[in-house]
Amino acid sequence: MTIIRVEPFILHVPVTGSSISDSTHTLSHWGVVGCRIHTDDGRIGTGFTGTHAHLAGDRLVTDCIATCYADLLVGEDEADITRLWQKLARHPPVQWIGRAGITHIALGAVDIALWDLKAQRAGQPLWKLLGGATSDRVTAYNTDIGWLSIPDDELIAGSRRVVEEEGFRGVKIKVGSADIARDLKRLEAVRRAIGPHVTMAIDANGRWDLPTCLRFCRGAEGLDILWFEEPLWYDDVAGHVRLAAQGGIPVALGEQLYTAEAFADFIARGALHYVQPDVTRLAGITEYIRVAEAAHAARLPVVAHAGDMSQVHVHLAFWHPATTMLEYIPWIRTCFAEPVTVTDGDAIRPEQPGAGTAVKPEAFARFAKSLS
Ligand code: 0YR
Ligand code: MG
Repeated sequence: MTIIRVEPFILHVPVTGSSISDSTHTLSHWGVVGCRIHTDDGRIGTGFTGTHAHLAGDRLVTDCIATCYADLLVGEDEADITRLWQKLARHPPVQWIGRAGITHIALGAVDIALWDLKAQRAGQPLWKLLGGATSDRVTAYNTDIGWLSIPDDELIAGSRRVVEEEGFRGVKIKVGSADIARDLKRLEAVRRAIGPHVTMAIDANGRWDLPTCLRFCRGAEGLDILWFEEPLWYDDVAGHVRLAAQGGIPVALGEQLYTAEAFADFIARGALHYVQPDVTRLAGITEYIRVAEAAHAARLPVVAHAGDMSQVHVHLAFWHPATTMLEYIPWIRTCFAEPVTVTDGDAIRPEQPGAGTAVKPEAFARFAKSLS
């Protein structure tokens, strides 16, 4: 079928509580920013990226879709995803101003919308279209109880609650404070609250330098930390190589990497243990597959960033055999007809055709922002 229209959109959806912080960001809303692709037989594919709901920044993404990509898509066959991805990614004047960043994120949203169309057209959930599921459950871990902005007593109570009452077998706690003693004290308290058998990952969101990380790792001995996520500046391959070798805690990263080539460098140099691609920062499902395959070839586990928030990661998790867990942050689930659901600590497999990205009309009515 033929693409007849590309319709960008911006939604700003509130986070849990009035705002949250990690070591680097404070936000009150999550941005769902992307496009709907309409075909001549009336079908709609939806794709989006995730942002920190900064309207001016979000409009750069929707402007890119509207002014750089839409004309390249209209009149094309929606089914030709590989060719269209190449056409957009290698359009010389757009490639000149960005092989990463805004143009790449915008391409991701387009690519996801095309895959959503393809899966709808096949009458299959995306995981089935890609080759079928490896299981019917994927272990979820809870990030939403662990923000750096959450006071100590609430952090401890929240960790205990999601383990004892909601069945989570994994949590992730934010670190990256100015004082590493504060973070260590919080982690010790959480470990006591959740017991020895629940996995506890930590995430510094790129805040620390190598000496601070090495000191932190010495202090964290005995806490049985599953992984140390984004310990250092996102692009610092050499620093991660040294921390991975010397820190004693497995290293995880990937949510800030834009390309398959960036992942290839980290993987080849032994700079990470857990590979965390984000389909909405990579240029969509097309590029995510390249990263997951590279990780699998190196026998490294894949744990997609912000697992449920893209909706798509749950499909990719059920399909790709390198996946071991899925992150859980439930902020935007009210936007979707088939939101990712976690029961007894497991993400449940979606069964409706498509990529799960279709946004409900009520969500547009409540959360949409003007494009100009
Ligand atoms: C808030 N997950 C993350 C959020 C989160 C970030 O800044 O975007 O903390 O996505 O690091 O692993
Ligand atoms: Mg993270």
